[in-house]
Amino acid sequence: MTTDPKTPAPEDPAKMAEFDTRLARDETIEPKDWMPEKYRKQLTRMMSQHAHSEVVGMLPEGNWITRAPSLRRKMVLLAKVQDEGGHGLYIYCGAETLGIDRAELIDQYLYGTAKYSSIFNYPTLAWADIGVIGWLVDGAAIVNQTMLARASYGPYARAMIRICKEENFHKRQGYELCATLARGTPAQRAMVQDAVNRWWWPSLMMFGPHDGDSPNSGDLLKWKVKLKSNDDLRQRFVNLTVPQAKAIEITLPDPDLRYDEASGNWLIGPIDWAEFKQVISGNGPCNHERLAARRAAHEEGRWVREAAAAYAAKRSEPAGQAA
Ligand code: FAQ
Repeated sequence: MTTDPKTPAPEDPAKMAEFDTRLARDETIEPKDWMPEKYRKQLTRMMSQHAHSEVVGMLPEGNWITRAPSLRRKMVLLAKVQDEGGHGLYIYCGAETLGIDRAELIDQYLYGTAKYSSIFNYPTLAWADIGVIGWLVDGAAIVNQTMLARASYGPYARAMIRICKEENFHKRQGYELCATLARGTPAQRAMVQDAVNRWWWPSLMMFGPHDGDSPNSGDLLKWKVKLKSNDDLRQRFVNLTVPQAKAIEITLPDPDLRYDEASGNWLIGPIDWAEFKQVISGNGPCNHERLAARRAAHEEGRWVREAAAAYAAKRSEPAGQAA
Protein backbone atom coordinates (compact mmCIF):
# COMPACT_ATOMS: atom_id res chain seq x y z
CA MET A 1 0.00 0.00 0.00
CA THR A 2 1.35 3.47 -0.86
CA THR A 3 0.74 6.50 1.34
CA ASP A 4 0.05 9.98 0.01
CA PRO A 5 3.01 12.19 1.11
CA LYS A 6 0.66 15.20 1.28
CA THR A 7 -1.55 13.56 3.91
CA PRO A 8 -0.03 14.08 7.36
CA ALA A 9 0.35 10.97 9.48
CA PRO A 10 -2.44 10.65 12.08
CA GLU A 11 -1.49 12.02 15.49
CA ASP A 12 -0.93 9.65 18.44
CA PRO A 13 -4.34 9.63 20.23
CA ALA A 14 -2.76 9.46 23.72
CA LYS A 15 -0.52 12.50 23.02
CA MET A 16 -3.43 14.32 21.43
CA ALA A 17 -5.60 13.71 24.52
CA GLU A 18 -2.82 14.96 26.81
CA PHE A 19 -2.42 18.08 24.61
CA ASP A 20 -6.17 18.80 24.80
CA THR A 21 -6.11 18.34 28.59
CA ARG A 22 -3.26 20.82 28.90
CA LEU A 23 -5.15 23.38 26.83
CA ALA A 24 -8.28 22.81 28.92
CA ARG A 25 -6.18 23.58 32.04
CA ASP A 26 -4.99 26.81 30.31
CA GLU A 27 -1.37 25.65 30.38
CA THR A 28 0.92 27.23 27.79
CA ILE A 29 2.54 25.05 25.16
CA GLU A 30 6.31 25.54 24.99
CA PRO A 31 8.72 24.89 22.08
CA LYS A 32 9.99 21.50 23.30
CA ASP A 33 6.52 20.22 24.21
CA TRP A 34 4.71 17.80 21.97
CA MET A 35 2.15 19.52 19.72
CA PRO A 36 0.01 18.32 16.80
CA GLU A 37 1.52 19.09 13.39
CA LYS A 38 -1.53 21.17 12.42
CA TYR A 39 -1.09 23.34 15.51
CA ARG A 40 2.57 23.87 14.60
CA LYS A 41 1.65 24.72 11.00
CA GLN A 42 -1.13 27.13 11.93
CA LEU A 43 1.12 28.95 14.38
CA THR A 44 3.99 29.11 11.92
CA ARG A 45 1.63 30.62 9.32
CA MET A 46 0.09 33.13 11.68
CA MET A 47 3.25 34.19 13.54
CA SER A 48 5.32 34.54 10.38
CA GLN A 49 2.60 36.59 8.67
CA HIS A 50 2.44 38.75 11.76
CA ALA A 51 6.23 39.26 11.70
CA HIS A 52 6.18 40.14 7.98
CA SER A 53 3.39 42.66 8.69
CA GLU A 54 5.41 44.43 11.35
CA VAL A 55 8.38 44.79 9.01
CA VAL A 56 6.37 45.85 5.93
CA GLY A 57 4.47 48.15 8.30
CA MET A 58 7.62 50.27 8.66
CA LEU A 59 7.30 51.44 5.05
CA PRO A 60 4.14 53.62 5.01
CA GLU A 61 5.25 55.59 8.08
CA GLY A 62 8.96 55.56 7.24
CA ASN A 63 7.93 57.47 4.14
CA TRP A 64 7.20 60.52 6.36
CA ILE A 65 10.27 60.61 8.63
CA THR A 66 12.07 63.21 6.53
CA ARG A 67 8.90 65.31 6.23
CA ALA A 68 7.77 65.40 9.87
CA PRO A 69 6.84 69.01 10.71
CA SER A 70 8.94 69.38 13.89
CA LEU A 71 11.94 67.77 15.58
CA ARG A 72 9.65 66.34 18.30
CA ARG A 73 7.37 64.68 15.74
CA LYS A 74 10.39 63.37 13.83
CA MET A 75 11.89 61.79 16.96
CA VAL A 76 8.59 60.18 17.91
CA LEU A 77 8.05 58.81 14.41
CA LEU A 78 11.62 57.48 14.15
CA ALA A 79 11.21 55.68 17.48
CA LYS A 80 7.86 54.24 16.45
CA VAL A 81 9.10 52.91 13.11
CA GLN A 82 12.11 51.39 14.87
CA ASP A 83 9.79 49.73 17.41
CA GLU A 84 7.81 48.10 14.60
CA GLY A 85 11.02 46.61 13.19
CA GLY A 86 11.83 45.30 16.67
CA HIS A 87 8.38 43.69 16.92
CA GLY A 88 9.03 41.88 13.66
CA LEU A 89 12.31 40.54 15.05
CA TYR A 90 10.73 39.27 18.29
CA ILE A 91 8.00 37.50 16.38
CA TYR A 92 10.44 35.94 13.90
CA CYS A 93 12.39 34.60 16.92
CA GLY A 94 9.14 33.22 18.33
CA ALA A 95 8.25 31.60 14.99
CA GLU A 96 11.71 29.99 14.78
CA THR A 97 11.00 28.11 18.02
CA LEU A 98 8.47 26.13 15.98
CA GLY A 99 11.38 24.59 14.07
CA ILE A 100 11.56 26.71 10.93
CA ASP A 101 14.44 28.89 9.83
CA ARG A 102 13.88 32.65 9.52
CA ALA A 103 15.52 32.72 6.08
CA GLU A 104 12.87 30.27 4.85
CA LEU A 105 10.05 32.37 6.30
CA ILE A 106 11.38 35.51 4.67
CA ASP A 107 11.76 33.69 1.40
CA GLN A 108 8.09 32.63 1.60
CA TYR A 109 6.87 36.20 1.68
CA LEU A 110 9.41 37.92 -0.57
CA TYR A 111 9.34 35.29 -3.28
CA GLY A 112 6.42 32.99 -2.35
CA THR A 113 2.81 33.26 -1.23
CA ALA A 114 2.97 34.16 2.47
CA LYS A 115 0.71 37.08 3.32
CA TYR A 116 1.17 40.22 5.41
CA SER A 117 -1.50 42.54 6.75
CA SER A 118 -3.70 44.14 4.09
CA ILE A 119 -3.47 47.51 5.84
CA PHE A 120 0.11 48.15 4.76
CA ASN A 121 -0.84 48.16 1.09
CA TYR A 122 -2.45 51.59 1.36
CA PRO A 123 -0.51 54.81 0.71
CA THR A 124 0.28 57.56 3.24
CA LEU A 125 -0.75 60.64 1.27
CA ALA A 126 -0.58 63.38 3.92
CA TRP A 127 1.01 64.07 7.30
CA ALA A 128 -2.34 63.41 9.04
CA ASP A 129 -2.10 59.78 7.85
CA ILE A 130 0.70 59.30 10.38
CA GLY A 131 -1.62 60.29 13.24
CA VAL A 132 -4.44 58.16 11.89
CA ILE A 133 -2.19 55.09 11.53
CA GLY A 134 -1.17 55.42 15.19
CA TRP A 135 -4.76 55.92 16.32
CA LEU A 136 -6.61 53.41 14.13
CA VAL A 137 -4.01 50.89 12.88
CA ASP A 138 -2.10 50.55 16.14
CA GLY A 139 -5.46 50.78 17.94
CA ALA A 140 -6.77 47.80 15.96
CA ALA A 141 -3.49 45.93 16.45
CA ILE A 142 -3.74 46.41 20.24
CA VAL A 143 -7.28 45.00 20.37
CA ASN A 144 -6.13 41.94 18.43
CA GLN A 145 -2.81 41.49 20.25
CA THR A 146 -4.09 41.98 23.78
CA MET A 147 -5.99 38.74 23.22
CA LEU A 148 -2.97 37.06 21.65
CA ALA A 149 -1.01 37.88 24.81
CA ARG A 150 -3.04 35.03 26.35
CA ALA A 151 -2.58 32.66 23.40
CA SER A 152 -1.74 29.04 24.19
CA TYR A 153 1.74 29.14 22.59
CA GLY A 154 4.11 30.57 25.22
CA PRO A 155 6.67 32.35 22.97
CA TYR A 156 3.93 34.11 21.00
CA ALA A 157 1.98 35.15 24.09
CA ARG A 158 5.09 36.52 25.82
CA ALA A 159 6.17 38.48 22.74
CA MET A 160 2.71 40.05 22.63
CA ILE A 161 2.94 41.35 26.20
CA ARG A 162 5.92 43.54 25.44
CA ILE A 163 4.69 44.49 22.00
CA CYS A 164 1.31 45.64 23.37
CA LYS A 165 3.06 47.96 25.83
CA GLU A 166 4.87 49.64 22.96
CA GLU A 167 1.76 49.70 20.74
CA ASN A 168 -0.02 51.64 23.48
CA PHE A 169 2.53 54.45 23.15
CA HIS A 170 2.08 54.32 19.38
CA LYS A 171 -1.64 54.63 19.66
CA ARG A 172 -1.43 57.55 22.08
CA GLN A 173 1.01 59.53 19.96
CA GLY A 174 -1.24 58.95 16.94
CA TYR A 175 -4.41 60.03 18.73
CA GLU A 176 -2.63 63.07 20.17
CA LEU A 177 -1.47 64.03 16.67
CA CYS A 178 -5.04 63.66 15.35
CA ALA A 179 -6.47 65.68 18.25
CA THR A 180 -3.92 68.45 17.62
CA LEU A 181 -4.79 68.65 13.92
CA ALA A 182 -8.53 68.41 14.65
CA ARG A 183 -8.40 71.54 16.80
CA GLY A 184 -6.02 73.32 14.40
CA THR A 185 -6.75 75.39 11.28
CA PRO A 186 -9.63 74.45 8.93
CA ALA A 187 -7.05 72.97 6.54
CA GLN A 188 -5.57 70.81 9.31
CA ARG A 189 -9.05 69.60 10.36
CA ALA A 190 -9.86 68.77 6.74
CA MET A 191 -6.57 66.88 6.39
CA VAL A 192 -7.22 64.65 9.42
CA GLN A 193 -10.86 64.05 8.40
CA ASP A 194 -9.72 63.01 4.92
CA ALA A 195 -7.15 60.63 6.40
CA VAL A 196 -9.80 59.03 8.65
CA ASN A 197 -12.10 58.67 5.63
CA ARG A 198 -9.39 56.69 3.82
CA TRP A 199 -8.12 54.55 6.72
CA TRP A 200 -11.34 53.64 8.58
CA TRP A 201 -12.53 50.78 6.40
CA PRO A 202 -9.07 49.26 5.78
CA SER A 203 -8.54 49.30 9.58
CA LEU A 204 -11.72 47.26 10.06
CA MET A 205 -10.45 44.77 7.45
CA MET A 206 -7.34 44.13 9.56
CA PHE A 207 -9.45 41.79 11.73
CA GLY A 208 -9.93 39.43 8.78
CA PRO A 209 -13.07 38.10 7.08
CA HIS A 210 -16.38 37.60 8.86
CA ASP A 211 -16.36 34.56 11.13
CA GLY A 212 -18.41 32.50 8.68
CA ASP A 213 -15.77 33.10 5.97
CA SER A 214 -12.71 32.53 8.16
CA PRO A 215 -11.32 29.06 7.39
CA ASN A 216 -8.57 29.17 10.03
CA SER A 217 -10.64 30.36 12.99
CA GLY A 218 -12.08 26.93 13.86
CA ASP A 219 -8.70 25.37 14.66
CA LEU A 220 -7.23 28.54 16.16
CA LEU A 221 -10.14 29.03 18.58
CA LYS A 222 -10.21 25.33 19.50
CA TRP A 223 -6.51 25.46 20.31
CA LYS A 224 -6.78 28.77 22.19
CA VAL A 225 -4.42 30.60 19.86
CA LYS A 226 -7.28 32.97 19.13
CA LEU A 227 -9.43 33.65 22.19
CA LYS A 228 -11.99 35.79 20.35
CA SER A 229 -13.28 35.60 16.81
CA ASN A 230 -12.52 38.10 14.03
CA ASP A 231 -15.97 39.69 14.29
CA ASP A 232 -15.87 39.92 18.10
CA LEU A 233 -12.55 41.77 18.01
CA ARG A 234 -13.69 44.06 15.19
CA GLN A 235 -16.79 44.95 17.23
CA ARG A 236 -14.68 45.69 20.28
CA PHE A 237 -12.48 48.01 18.21
CA VAL A 238 -15.51 49.86 16.81
CA ASN A 239 -17.02 50.28 20.29
CA LEU A 240 -13.74 51.71 21.61
CA THR A 241 -13.13 54.00 18.64
CA VAL A 242 -16.51 55.68 18.12
CA PRO A 243 -16.31 57.70 21.39
CA GLN A 244 -12.69 58.63 20.61
CA ALA A 245 -13.76 60.04 17.24
CA LYS A 246 -16.61 61.97 18.87
CA ALA A 247 -14.23 63.43 21.46
CA ILE A 248 -12.17 65.11 18.74
CA GLU A 249 -15.24 65.85 16.56
CA ILE A 250 -14.15 63.63 13.70
CA THR A 251 -16.78 61.79 11.66
CA LEU A 252 -16.33 58.10 10.88
CA PRO A 253 -17.18 57.56 7.20
CA ASP A 254 -20.09 55.15 7.68
CA PRO A 255 -23.63 56.45 7.11
CA ASP A 256 -25.03 53.25 8.67
CA LEU A 257 -23.11 53.55 11.94
CA ARG A 258 -25.63 53.42 14.80
CA TYR A 259 -25.79 52.52 18.47
CA ASP A 260 -27.78 49.40 19.29
CA GLU A 261 -29.28 49.71 22.77
CA ALA A 262 -30.07 45.99 23.03
CA SER A 263 -26.49 44.77 22.50
CA GLY A 264 -24.64 47.89 23.65
CA ASN A 265 -22.69 47.83 20.38
CA TRP A 266 -22.03 50.38 17.66
CA LEU A 267 -23.21 48.63 14.50
CA ILE A 268 -21.39 49.31 11.24
CA GLY A 269 -22.48 49.19 7.59
CA PRO A 270 -21.24 46.54 5.13
CA ILE A 271 -17.50 46.07 4.62
CA ASP A 272 -16.27 45.99 1.01
CA TRP A 273 -14.95 42.43 0.95
CA ALA A 274 -14.24 42.65 -2.77
CA GLU A 275 -11.65 45.33 -1.99
CA PHE A 276 -10.21 43.18 0.83
CA LYS A 277 -9.83 40.21 -1.53
CA GLN A 278 -8.12 42.37 -4.13
CA VAL A 279 -5.63 43.63 -1.55
CA ILE A 280 -4.80 40.24 -0.03
CA SER A 281 -4.40 38.68 -3.45
CA GLY A 282 -1.65 41.19 -4.32
CA ASN A 283 -3.63 43.87 -6.16
CA GLY A 284 -4.02 46.63 -3.57
CA PRO A 285 -2.84 50.19 -4.19
CA CYS A 286 0.74 49.60 -2.96
CA ASN A 287 1.32 45.81 -3.00
CA HIS A 288 3.89 45.95 -5.80
CA GLU A 289 5.71 48.94 -4.31
CA ARG A 290 5.87 47.36 -0.84
CA LEU A 291 7.23 44.03 -2.05
CA ALA A 292 9.72 45.71 -4.36
CA ALA A 293 11.02 47.82 -1.44
CA ARG A 294 11.36 44.77 0.83
CA ARG A 295 13.05 42.68 -1.87
CA ALA A 296 15.54 45.46 -2.60
CA ALA A 297 16.32 45.85 1.13
CA HIS A 298 16.80 42.10 1.44
CA GLU A 299 19.16 41.92 -1.53
CA GLU A 300 21.13 44.97 -0.40
CA GLY A 301 21.54 43.40 3.04
CA ARG A 302 22.88 40.11 1.68
CA TRP A 303 26.54 41.06 2.25
CA VAL A 304 25.79 41.91 5.88
CA ARG A 305 24.17 38.52 6.49
CA GLU A 306 27.05 36.75 4.78
CA ALA A 307 29.65 38.69 6.76
CA ALA A 308 27.81 38.01 10.05
CA ALA A 309 27.56 34.28 9.25
CA ALA A 310 31.29 34.12 8.34
CA TYR A 311 32.19 35.93 11.58
CA ALA A 312 30.01 33.59 13.66
CA ALA A 313 31.56 30.52 11.96
CA LYS A 314 35.05 31.84 12.67
CA ARG A 315 34.21 32.48 16.32
CA SER A 316 32.88 28.95 16.76
CA GLU A 317 36.10 27.35 15.46
CA PRO A 318 38.19 25.67 18.19
CA ALA A 319 40.86 27.98 19.66
CA GLY A 320 44.04 28.10 17.60
CA GLN A 321 42.37 27.27 14.28
CA ALA A 322 41.15 30.82 13.56
CA ALA A 323 43.46 32.66 11.15
N1 FAQ B 1 -4.51 40.96 5.78
O1 FAQ B 1 -9.10 32.39 8.29
P1 FAQ B 1 -8.75 33.81 8.47
C1 FAQ B 1 0.29 45.78 13.20
C2 FAQ B 1 -5.97 36.11 5.40
S1 FAQ B 1 0.53 44.14 12.95
C3 FAQ B 1 -3.99 39.98 5.03
O2 FAQ B 1 -9.65 34.64 9.30
P2 FAQ B 1 -6.75 33.96 10.51
C4 FAQ B 1 1.26 46.55 14.03
C5 FAQ B 1 -5.49 35.03 6.36
O3 FAQ B 1 -4.08 35.08 6.53
C6 FAQ B 1 -0.81 43.62 11.88
N2 FAQ B 1 -4.47 38.73 5.05
O4 FAQ B 1 -7.24 33.91 9.01
C7 FAQ B 1 1.71 47.73 13.29
C8 FAQ B 1 -5.97 33.78 5.64
O5 FAQ B 1 -5.10 33.48 4.56
P3 FAQ B 1 -4.06 32.20 4.60
C9 FAQ B 1 -0.76 42.18 11.68
C10 FAQ B 1 -5.50 38.47 5.89
O6 FAQ B 1 -5.29 33.78 10.52
C11 FAQ B 1 1.01 48.92 13.33
C12 FAQ B 1 -7.26 34.24 5.00
O7 FAQ B 1 -7.21 35.65 4.91
N3 FAQ B 1 -1.34 41.51 12.81
O8 FAQ B 1 -0.64 46.26 12.69
C13 FAQ B 1 -6.06 39.45 6.70
O9 FAQ B 1 -7.58 33.01 11.33
C14 FAQ B 1 1.45 50.02 12.62
C15 FAQ B 1 -8.50 33.82 5.79
O10 FAQ B 1 -8.57 34.53 7.05
C16 FAQ B 1 -1.38 40.17 12.87
O11 FAQ B 1 -0.92 39.49 11.99
C17 FAQ B 1 -5.53 40.74 6.64
N4 FAQ B 1 -6.02 41.74 7.37
O12 FAQ B 1 -7.12 35.43 11.01
C18 FAQ B 1 2.90 47.65 12.55
C19 FAQ B 1 -1.99 39.60 14.13
N5 FAQ B 1 -7.08 38.88 7.41
O13 FAQ B 1 -2.99 32.55 5.59
C20 FAQ B 1 3.34 48.77 11.84
C21 FAQ B 1 -1.94 38.11 14.15
C22 FAQ B 1 -7.13 37.60 7.03
O14 FAQ B 1 -4.87 31.02 5.07
C23 FAQ B 1 2.62 49.98 11.89
N6 FAQ B 1 -2.84 37.51 13.19
N7 FAQ B 1 -6.19 37.35 6.11
O15 FAQ B 1 -3.56 32.13 3.20
C24 FAQ B 1 -4.16 37.32 13.42
O16 FAQ B 1 -4.72 37.70 14.43
C25 FAQ B 1 -4.93 36.55 12.37
O17 FAQ B 1 -4.02 35.89 11.53
C26 FAQ B 1 -5.89 37.44 11.52
C27 FAQ B 1 -6.50 36.55 10.42
C28 FAQ B 1 -7.00 38.00 12.39
C29 FAQ B 1 -5.14 38.58 10.83
